[in-house]
Amino acid sequence: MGGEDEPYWETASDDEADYDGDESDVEADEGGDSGVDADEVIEKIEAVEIQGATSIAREGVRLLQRLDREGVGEARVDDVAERLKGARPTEPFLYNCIRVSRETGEYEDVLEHIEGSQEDIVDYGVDLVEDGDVVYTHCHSSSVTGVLEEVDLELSVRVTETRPLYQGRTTAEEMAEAGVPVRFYVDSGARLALKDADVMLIGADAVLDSGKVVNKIGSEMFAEVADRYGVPVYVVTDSWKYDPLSSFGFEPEIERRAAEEVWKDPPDDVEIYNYAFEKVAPGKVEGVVSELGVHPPEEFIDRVVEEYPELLEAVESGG
Ligand code: RUB
Repeated sequence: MGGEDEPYWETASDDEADYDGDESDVEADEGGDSGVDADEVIEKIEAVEIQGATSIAREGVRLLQRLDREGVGEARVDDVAERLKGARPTEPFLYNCIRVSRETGEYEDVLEHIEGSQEDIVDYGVDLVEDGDVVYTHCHSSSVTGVLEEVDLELSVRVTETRPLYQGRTTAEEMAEAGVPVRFYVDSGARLALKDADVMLIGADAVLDSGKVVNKIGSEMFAEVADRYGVPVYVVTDSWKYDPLSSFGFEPEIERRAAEEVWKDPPDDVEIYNYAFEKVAPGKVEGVVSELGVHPPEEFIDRVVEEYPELLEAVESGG
């Protein structure tokens, strides 16, 4: 793990993960599959070194694309796809991207969807903040920081640290690098951070058919605090985080991570509940900001299904 002042993972940067179709990039990788180290990518996703739903989906698709280009065979690509899906169990963005790219073989289209959406999300997201606003956020969402970095106004940001893995530090670092004034709070300081904030922006790992939003543990509690103080909550997300299985009545598994992340050496008989995420009720969310625009949660689901029928079709076809 890293030192006190540095997060002990790095979000995979666009540079290092960039694959432009040049075969020499594939050969430069080390490890199995004659060049592509699938284990390394999967381990980094499991360990939250590749962090946040968008980075996880992007790196997952790039891995499968590289394997496919290497000609390792369908069975091997399918095997890695299944292992990727198991790496973080609450990530429909990753599953949707895998299902669609495996169904169509068009990895590049899926990657273009991810990048294009991020640009549109920023365009819609910047309209949610006004000059002088105090913006509260939790954890690290590249969709949220993408918006905050592009806002051409005087803003200040407040972020909670996000125990046990401290992803809030990444947000604070990115804001500081972008020259945005930022205050950093322990998680139990969220009420102080929120009570005179103008808007709360969070990311999403999943949006369910019911309109519930799944995001980092703490999100529902902080949305309740925001509600109490009249602070509107917006969820900033690619629409492919819609979980099509939830339309068939399946509730997603909420990832429960290792106890050691919370307490290395607890006394016997202490049971540690280290849930990575929780569900935020749709009534607490003013709007979902996606590449499709800004919609209330339930309306957002209708728009996604209308716009991307392939997400449901890929599930129906057993992908
Ligand atoms: C990260 C998290 C983020 C969402 C959205 O959790 O909850 O808010 O994944 O991120 P973890 P993005 O650190 O456990 O992966 O907007 O980058 O997709």
